[in-house]
Amino acid sequence: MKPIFVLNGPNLNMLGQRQPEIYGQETLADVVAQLTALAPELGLSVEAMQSNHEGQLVDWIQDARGVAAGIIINPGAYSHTSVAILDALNLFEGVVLEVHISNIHKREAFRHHSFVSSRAEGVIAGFGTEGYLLALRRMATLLTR
Ligand code: DHK
Repeated sequence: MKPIFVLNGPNLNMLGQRQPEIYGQETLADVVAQLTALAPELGLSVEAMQSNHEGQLVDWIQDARGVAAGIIINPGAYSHTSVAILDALNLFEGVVLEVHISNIHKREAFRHHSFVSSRAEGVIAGFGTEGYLLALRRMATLLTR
């Protein structure tokens, strides 16, 4: 099975330190460790990457073509602004799932719209960092159908 790319956008490298009342206490390394432990149980493997730069995320999405079975992406603030990330995801032939740690619909109006959602098979928001694990489980379901 091809790997699942888990892509995280800007400021998600600061998980654990960043507004813990919104984003929780776990670090991104904690989340990646949990995903890496869960993946074999689901018959999957994960490759996790994080960048604060939009173009780097676009490059990784392009790299996923023909290589990854699916992408789990939390684009961070680029969710709300980036047509470039949407366009790159539209070039990708595999499954796309979108994760937001916080419930973006309960927050400021500018967070309510995500460009990525029109491409994503599913969106998880407001489940904390557990959302990544739920997304990986869903990815396994979708890929074994
Ligand atoms: C993460 C961010 O960095 C914000 O810019 C988004 C998202 C919400 C999250 O909940 O994971 O608005």
